[in-house]
Amino acid sequence: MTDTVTERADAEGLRGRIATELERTRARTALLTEVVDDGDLMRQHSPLMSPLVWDLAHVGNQEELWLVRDVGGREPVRRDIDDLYDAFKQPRGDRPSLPLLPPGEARAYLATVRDKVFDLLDRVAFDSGPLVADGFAFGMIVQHEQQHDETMLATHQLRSGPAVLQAPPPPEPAVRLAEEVLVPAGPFVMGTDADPWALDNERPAHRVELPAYVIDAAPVTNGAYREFIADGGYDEPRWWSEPGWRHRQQAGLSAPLHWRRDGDGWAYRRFGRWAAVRDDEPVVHVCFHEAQAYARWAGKRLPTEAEWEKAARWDPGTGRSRRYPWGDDEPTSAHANLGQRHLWPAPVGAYPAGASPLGVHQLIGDVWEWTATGFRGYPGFAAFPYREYSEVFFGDQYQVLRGGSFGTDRSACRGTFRNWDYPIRRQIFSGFRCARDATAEQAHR
Ligand code: AVJ
Ligand code: FE
Repeated sequence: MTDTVTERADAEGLRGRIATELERTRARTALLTEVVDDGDLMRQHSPLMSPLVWDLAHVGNQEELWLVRDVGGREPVRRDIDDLYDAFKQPRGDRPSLPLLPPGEARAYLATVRDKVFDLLDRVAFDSGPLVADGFAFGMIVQHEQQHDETMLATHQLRSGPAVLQAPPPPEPAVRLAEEVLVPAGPFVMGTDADPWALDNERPAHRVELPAYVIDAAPVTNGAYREFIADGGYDEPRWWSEPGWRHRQQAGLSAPLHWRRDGDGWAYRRFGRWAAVRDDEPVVHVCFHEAQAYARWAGKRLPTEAEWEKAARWDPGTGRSRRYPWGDDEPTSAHANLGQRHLWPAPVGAYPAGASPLGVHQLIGDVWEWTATGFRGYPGFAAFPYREYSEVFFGDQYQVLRGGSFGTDRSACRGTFRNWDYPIRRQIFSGFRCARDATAEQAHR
């Protein structure tokens, strides 16, 4: 084949993949917004969250702004609603009192925008600049919608009333894991230049040199976390940082969000159903301060973001950084608990096929993992295509989380993907694993 024929075939393949991703994502948005009635969609279920109908129209508005107007150069569909759905102009707490599009209008708006996007997708040339190279703008919009789908899933977890979401339980453990894994000293490549749909904060690729360290082979489980509670961990200021203890006092923290005492044990409310807390599942709905206090109590610490990523991507055989712990292949249901296929984290040992070469498990999926690192740009960071995705959040007020949760779609999760939130937040599907410095003896093995 000549180059142009190959290029044309590649462009057709890309068009097809984008169309599939757009439709797959919209099906999830539809599911999350069709299982409840209009009143429920308009209601604010928690001051931390938007009404679901705000997320819905916001997803359409971002798609309109970036694809219809920017990439497509078309006339606005609804310029009049831009401010309503601008997350920076409308704090979450105010969103329920805005004159939001009612659910029927919001759905019609999304459908109109989507029609225009499919029309555009038929004609777009993927070589007319960095915004569309490799379909980036479409990938960004797919990821944006998937991120809001996860946010809507967190809203579902906060809503009261009978259960409306359904999913089979995650797989059972298939292997027994080591407690911890030693990662030898040395450099690795953090971040990426090559991943076409990686977002600005994942770039550029850069070399990071790390001393030897030890990282937990799996996220901290409910069973381990229960021991911290039973040992009085919530009442012992020495395990907590100063701001952590202040928050623990003010907020009256005593267990993960959505837990309650149940006889001698604990129960956990997930999407409207109470279930006994299962000891071998990763703990979820803890804030950064709780994670840090647990780690100190356990004689460990949280991994830095670089330590997390080296454990997730570094291939000791080649020295290369992979896309995922298991290699470069897209995640399947055998690799990781992603994409709302299940409604809670899988027990430790349930995903042997997703382990890293060194034997670190469940880095991708199950629970977002708090790291010890504040959210910053990598050396050479350049905002693209807008400062408001990442750059305006850089600084010490946000903590980085890695790896994605059971509610994260595979398009919005990879070894380089960075999430961030305030250290007090725990309505997200957040857990953690611990790390520690290697002993001198381990470091010289
Ligand atoms: C990457 C999850 C922190 O949802 O607040 C959504 C992603 N940015 N719309 C968020 C995002 C703009 C963001 N997080
Ligand atoms: Fe958004």
